[in-house]
Amino acid sequence: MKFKKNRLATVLVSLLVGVTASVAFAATDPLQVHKAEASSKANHKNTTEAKYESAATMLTAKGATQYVDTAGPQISKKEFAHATDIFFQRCAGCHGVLRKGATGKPLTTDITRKKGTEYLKALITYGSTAGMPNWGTSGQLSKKDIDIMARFLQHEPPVPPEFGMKEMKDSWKLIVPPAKRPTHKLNNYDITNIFSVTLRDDGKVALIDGNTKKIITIIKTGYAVHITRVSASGRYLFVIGRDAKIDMIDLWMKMPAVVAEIKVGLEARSIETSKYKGYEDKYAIAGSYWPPQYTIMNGDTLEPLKIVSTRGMTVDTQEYHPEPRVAAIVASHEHPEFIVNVKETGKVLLVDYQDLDNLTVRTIDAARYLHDGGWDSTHRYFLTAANKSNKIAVIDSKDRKLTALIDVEKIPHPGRGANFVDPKYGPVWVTSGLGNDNITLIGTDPVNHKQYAWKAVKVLHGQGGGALFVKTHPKSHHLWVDTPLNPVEKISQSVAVYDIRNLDAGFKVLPIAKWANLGKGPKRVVQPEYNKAGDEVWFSVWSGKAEESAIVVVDDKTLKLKAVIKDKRLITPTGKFNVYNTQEDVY
Ligand code: DHE
Repeated sequence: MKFKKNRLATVLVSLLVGVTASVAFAATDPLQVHKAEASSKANHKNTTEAKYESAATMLTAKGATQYVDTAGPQISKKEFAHATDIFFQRCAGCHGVLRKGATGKPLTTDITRKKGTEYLKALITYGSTAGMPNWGTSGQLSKKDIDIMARFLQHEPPVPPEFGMKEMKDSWKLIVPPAKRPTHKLNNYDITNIFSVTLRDDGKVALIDGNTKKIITIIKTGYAVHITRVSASGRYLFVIGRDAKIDMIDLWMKMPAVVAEIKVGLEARSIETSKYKGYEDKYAIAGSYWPPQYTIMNGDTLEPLKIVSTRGMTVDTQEYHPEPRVAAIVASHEHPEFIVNVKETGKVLLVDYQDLDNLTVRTIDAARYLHDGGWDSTHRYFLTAANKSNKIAVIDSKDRKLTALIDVEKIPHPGRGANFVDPKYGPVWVTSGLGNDNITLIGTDPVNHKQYAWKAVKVLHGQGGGALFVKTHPKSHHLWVDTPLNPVEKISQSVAVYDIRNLDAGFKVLPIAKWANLGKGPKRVVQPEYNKAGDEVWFSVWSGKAEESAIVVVDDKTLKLKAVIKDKRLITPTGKFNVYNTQEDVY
């Protein structure tokens, strides 16, 4: 299908086009939807998150069950399968695969049949201020497709297949068994300062030598690769793609390469490895979006050992949710546990990996929808964004309980966050926001700064909304805030930097994309990442698959350009993961 070929373009187009209709689901007259469109062009500031979430899933109609029933309007089998593909790739990210609703509204048949075909057609064509993209007027869906979609939505949702032990074992490849791997490092790289760079739309990672800034190798991984995490020893990289494929890379080989691979589902985002004393490199865990489950694997072979479903009741309304996706996962340093965010139910699971046959899971009620997060500077407290509730949940990994639910401004998106010591508030952890320019500081020291602990103590104002990642380093006095999803080019192509010794002085703007000196393209500046020494910050300048992208390295002390890494193989670079900082949770 045409749109499969250029996912980035699709996402970016939908990020850039204004959402043009002002009517949410309440209005039922399609004409009203149409009329309201004109008057609401400016009122779409807070739709960035929905656009961001609506990235294509990896699911297809193949293997999905199909329920065409007589209660819905007429639709042929061919149309149904076509609509299923469109829905999985364009709509499921927001509305959920089973249409129970996530960032987007629920689209279950009790709702859609009442709305009817004409209403649904208008909504899909013009979008809404609630975040629904204008698929028709932006030219991304044809009139014919919109008509099919409007009828499709009035039938029961197709269900993609499950993915259990058999499917995992079938996909598992132990390319180099542990006994055949090097017994010591065979290369001369300083592996602690290697960066694993996500080449998002090329399904690869680039390993770049942080010292020489040269590409060591490019490794084929899962489709639309998402993140890299590092084993406790720092020897292995674990890379996960949106298609739930995991690649395990051995950095001790003469030329680092994949030693094991597996698929843990059809759609996934998170991977982590055991870090508790005595369990270093023993286990890996991956969370899937579809099927909703997490899988514990052998840490040096990726052999799947245990699969656990996350289906269950939501934290607040206590209703059954059939599709609670697994978001961020961190490895506890206090207990032999993984800390697992379950998005749609709003629960944090403490998964004790000491006895996989008698698995103990402690469930902490937090808030919906849990997404990303990271440690405070002591690595005791895990702070994580509940982005639909506009809260940061604080999990005490030592006492194994919820410490606080902190209200923050709209749609927190911290990445792993940033830790520094504020002259007044003491140790703080920082999150930026998707929905506005707020950068929120949260006090994290309940011992020496008790009055500020677990409170939003200060809010800075950055360049604008659409911020995804903040970053600092214990050796730096700078706080970096990107804004890759801001609709204003000048903002999405630059980065804001604060001096943490004097936050009230405001921020400087560095024109990172301009420094990269590239041709045409969106050139979004995304995800600051420090080198091991903490004296350089690396940024991706992210353009489309057919356009040139780059990595820009800034001297953290002088804030001057230090290097631009360009190479035709650097296709759509986004996340960058410095081995040492990722291994040691330094941020
Ligand atoms: Fe991510 C982390 C999910 C879109 C770049 N992303 C995460 C995590 C989750 C997640 C759950 C935390 C993993 C962990 O810590 O274990 N991301 C999602 C989505 O569901 C979403 C919104 C839409 C989608 O369909 O994927 C999404 N993410 C994006 C992007 O469009 C980004 C900007 C570019 C890209 O490469 O796809 C992007 N996500 C990242 C990065 C991290 C990440 C760079 C790791 C940040 C870090 O510092 O740890």
